[in-house]
This record gives sequence, structure tokens and C-alpha cells, in this order.
Amino acid sequence: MANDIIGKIDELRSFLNYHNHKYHVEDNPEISDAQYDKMYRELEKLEEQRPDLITADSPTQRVGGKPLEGFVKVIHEVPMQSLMDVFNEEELLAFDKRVKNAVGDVEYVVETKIDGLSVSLQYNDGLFSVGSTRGDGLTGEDVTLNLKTVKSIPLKLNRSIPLIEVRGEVYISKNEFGRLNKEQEEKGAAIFANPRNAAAGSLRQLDPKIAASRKLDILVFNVQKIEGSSFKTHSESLELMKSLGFKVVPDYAVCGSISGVIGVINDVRDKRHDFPYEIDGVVVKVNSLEKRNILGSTAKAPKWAVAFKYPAEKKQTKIKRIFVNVGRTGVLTPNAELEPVRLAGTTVSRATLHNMDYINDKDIRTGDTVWVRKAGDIIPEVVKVDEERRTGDEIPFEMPVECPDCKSVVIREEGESAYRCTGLECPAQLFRSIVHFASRNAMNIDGLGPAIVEVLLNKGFIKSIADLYYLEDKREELIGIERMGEKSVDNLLMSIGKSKQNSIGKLIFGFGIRHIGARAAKLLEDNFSSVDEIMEAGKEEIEAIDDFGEIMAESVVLFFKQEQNRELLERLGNAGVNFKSKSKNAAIDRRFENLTFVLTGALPTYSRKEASDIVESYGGKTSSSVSKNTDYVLAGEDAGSKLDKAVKLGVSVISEDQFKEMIN
Ligand code: 0OX
Repeated sequence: MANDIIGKIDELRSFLNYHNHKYHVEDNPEISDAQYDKMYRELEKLEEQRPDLITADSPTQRVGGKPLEGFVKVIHEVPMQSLMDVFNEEELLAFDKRVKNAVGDVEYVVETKIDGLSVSLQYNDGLFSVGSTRGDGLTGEDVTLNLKTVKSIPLKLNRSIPLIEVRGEVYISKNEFGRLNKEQEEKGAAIFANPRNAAAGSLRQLDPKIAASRKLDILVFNVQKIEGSSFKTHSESLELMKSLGFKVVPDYAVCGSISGVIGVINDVRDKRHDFPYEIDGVVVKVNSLEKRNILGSTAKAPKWAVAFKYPAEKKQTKIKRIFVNVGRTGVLTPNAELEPVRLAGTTVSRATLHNMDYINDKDIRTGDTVWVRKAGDIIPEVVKVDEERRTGDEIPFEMPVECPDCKSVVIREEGESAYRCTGLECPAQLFRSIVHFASRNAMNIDGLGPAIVEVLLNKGFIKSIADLYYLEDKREELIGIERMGEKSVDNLLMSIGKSKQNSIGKLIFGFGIRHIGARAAKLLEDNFSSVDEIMEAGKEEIEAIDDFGEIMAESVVLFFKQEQNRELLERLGNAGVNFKSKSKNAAIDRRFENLTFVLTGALPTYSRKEASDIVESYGGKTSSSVSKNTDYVLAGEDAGSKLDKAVKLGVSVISEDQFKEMIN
């Protein structure tokens, strides 16, 4: 009986591993999802009976464990080198010449260059042991738990070899990126600018469950280290990785000459937008490992490979109409409606014109033929007018004098490039201000994204932010309206209820007061003991806060003076929303008082903003340039000239770890 269960578990694991590979690596499933799920649940059940038989490579162990506190450093024994870039044929031919001069004729392998995140995967005796990010190439971070959630990464290889470390690119497909951003928008969470950022953000999640929900994928392209097997060429190594069960860069080409390479580059250029993932070029590598050894490396990059980068695609089209959108703070943003044009894989029919200064600088008019491109390959923008194609019928654009949404007067304040709607009740502003109020850095109300806000506004459930806190009374009516089941209504009401306890910094940021970002809102919380105290404060008192200028102070006073906002506050207070400052009332630790920090480079765990918020919360200051008055330079990866200057001036340079020690 005991042997039976061991045998059955083994059998189920082999079955599931085989079909996982068929689905996620070969993209060629043999069974339905339902059949797979059935076997998976059977394995789960048996493992529940015999937890002592659970092994780390079991398919049930992909998402496991508690959220981590932080990531541990991993030293790359074989450095994860970067690539030298070339941007045109001339530079590619120069590379070929250097190669030929050193080692004579060579064969090249050409691979597509996936725009993701480089990682290393280590396997001991055929079992996945450590997965890490590239970091600075020498030291990365241990993200094993997150990588285990990537279904195309084998937990166990087809053959057991003593040791293999491979390198690959983790990415998020264009489809999954679209789905994720839609979900982020509905949740009111931050939108990712491009698939690469989405993949990076997902791999750096401390909770593997979040990483698992993001459906990351991988393509591997290099053997970093191997024991128990060998090969003479790069293409053999790709085939070896394939035979071990890895998902290897597909359709790589082996070329006998540089003209063959150029042919492949041109082919890939034409179809680069048809790949399910973003590619930003191709990688050209010498195939023979012996010749690679002779060629060697510079400090950072191998001399036997280059990345050929494609330029961002630009296309011509015509502006049919210029129209404006009204943003949360009432800013009118001009947009161009275009004659649809295929650009970088999608059909583009709108592009941003940013603001009036942008339009004036480039003299953009309705009817113009213009060049458009995707900024960061995602958001389209108009880059230039083709003046030669002007007919004289083009019409210069003028900002409307009335808001297109509420017909209130539009003004442009001195010294500002933005035009704004002055209507406090503007419906467009109301929608956006509620979405902002619910967003992550503000009140962080889960489940209250733009789509739900729109429904609540359209159906008349809310007319202001305060109404959110009275929705409980309308629970029955809410159930059953578009997109809202009983469970989602209850979840929404619970998140709204939970947000009552938020800090007043989050609340004030949520109001969207002009000139008051998250940091300024936090400063108000640090300096006043309650919302009521801020409401009664005069301009001078607010201006006395370090880093508060006159305009910011005036804006706060103006906000709290308005009758409409006072009513809003009264209703929020009556609903039980927290009005007491947590930081001002706590003992204030000002260990960084009189110290100035300069932040430079990419820090391993903190964003710049998080680090500067910490410095400021301890009474310190941050500055953007290094001088003899700087006390500490907090330096991360790729810290450039600021680091050099700090060294020259003898200013203390600290790492994020040392910074963490300073704040315990
Ligand atoms: C990619 C990619 C990146 C291996 C050793 C130096 C360059 N993003 O698709 N890097 C490499 O090769 C590394 N190949 C690729 N295909």
C-alpha cells in the first residue's frame, strides 16, 4: 500500500511534468486544461495524505511559502556580461572585421533579442536550486521562489547532470501585459509603462503569489557553467538545453557569413512586431567556443557578440482632428485623432500632443501630415510635421475657452504651460478625482478602479468622494448592477471600510489638492496633529514647513477654505474616516536632522522616492547634486558622475544595506 502511493505520486508527477512541458515549453498541448487539473488535484490529495513525500520539484510546489522579507544577494561565479550595441550595418561590419582579424572566418548564430530581464538558473543533479537576477552582472538577487512560478522553467531536468547554470530572459507577453494593465487600471493601481517594467516589477515581488498571477515566461540562450557534459559550439549548447527541457530562443539562425547575418536581421526587422513578446533587436554571436575564448572580453562585454538594435518605428499619417481631454486636476491635454496607421504592431488612431507649448513649438495643425512614433514603444506621440506636404488648408489649433466636459471657463495661469478647467463640479474631474482618491498611493481601495467608479457615477450611487463611505446603506441595490456580484460588493464595501483607518497623509494626497503630492501630504501629516488643525491653519503656518513654498501653502489654504470641501470633510468625519495624524503624534525620530543625502543609481530594493521619503521622515534633506555640503551619497547600480564627484570630494558613499543599517 505504502509503495502503491509512492508509485502513484511518481507517476502523476511525471505525467504532469510531461504535459506542463508540452503546454508551456513546446506550445503544443496534448491534453485539455481540465484533464491536467484533474490529475493535479489527485496529486495534491495524495500529497496531503503523505506530506513527508512532498519534494521541491513536485508540480504542486511552484507557488509556495510565505512572502519574503527581502531578497538575498547571489554572487555570479560566471559574470552575466552585457552586450555591446550596434545600430547600423556599418557598425556591424566593423564588428565582423574585428572578429575576422583575430580569429579568421567564423560562423555566427543570430538570435532575437528579447526585451525582458536577464536571469540565471542553476540546477544541481538535475534539480532547480537557485534562480537569480542579473543585478550588476557580478551580484544579483535570489528570486528562486518567483522563478519557480514560471511554468516554462523546469523544476527537474529530463536528464540528471551534476551541474548546469543557464542564462535566459524572463518576459511578459504582449497579451498578458495588456491583460495585466487592464486589471491594474480596474484596481486603481499603477499602470506599467512597458512589458519589460511589468516583468521586472513582477520578479521583484516579495510575495510569490503575486509573481504567479502575472504569467511570466522565459527563453534561455546561454550555458553559463556545466559539469558532466560538454559542447564545442553555441548552437550545440542551445540544442543541449532544449534536450534537457528548457525553453530555448526559437528560430535561431546559424550563418556562414556576415551577409547571411544581415539577411536575418532584415527578415526579423520586417516581422519584429508579430512576435508574441517585445524584441528590441537581434544578438549576433560567434558560434565556435574555441574562437570565443581567443576573442575574450572587455571589462563588461564579450568581444564575440553584439546586439543589433532596431530604431523605434516612425510612420507618416494625417491629423484628422485635435481634441482635448480633461484630467483629474482639470488640465486640458490636447490629442490628435489620426488617420489609422499600423505602427510597431498595432493600429494607431490617436496620439498625444502633450500641451500647447508642444503644439506651438512644432507648429502642429489639423490636417497636417505628421510623423508618429511610440514613446518607449507603447504610447504614440506626434514627433514632427512634414511641412513639405502642407497644402495651405491646415488649421492652427487653439485651446477651447470653455471646458469640453462642463463648459466652465478655461484659464492658463502665468508661468504654467497647462490650461485648466476652473469648474469644481466638472464631471470629468469628478470621475478622475475619485479614481485618484481610490488609487494605491492615496486611499488604496482595492476593487475601486476606473470601471467601477464609472458605473457608480453613471448609476447615481455617488456624486462625491464622501458618498463612498455611505455606500453600505445601498448594499442590496448595488448587488446585481453591472459587474457587481454579492461577493464583489462585499469586498468593495470592506476595502472602503478598511480605508477609514488610513493615515491622514494618504487622505490628503487623495484629495488631489493642486501642488500637493504624496510627499507634501505626508509633510502635512508630520507637522499637524489632525485634519482639523490643518483646516484651521493659516498660510504662514503651513509655509513654515520645510520644503513648503508659498504656492503650495496657498493651495492648501484655498482647498480647506472652500465651502464645498468643508462639507466633504464633515461627511467624511461623520462616516468615521480617520482625521488624526499618526506621525505627528508619534515620538519623532530626527536622526538625520542637518544631514544632506544625494541619491544616485538604481538601488536594489528602494525606489529613489522611497529612499528620499525615509531620509525626510527622519528630518534629513535630499539634494540632486553632490557638493562639499553633502553628507552622504547613497549609491546604487550604474551610479555615474555623482559617485565620481563624491569620491573626489571625499564625501561618504554608502550602499543601500549601509543605509538600512543607519535606519535599523
Ligand atoms: C536576449 C539575449 C541577451 C550571453 C552572453 C553575453 C550575451 N535578450 O534575448 N543576451 C544574450 O547573450 C548574452 N542573448 C540573448 N538572446
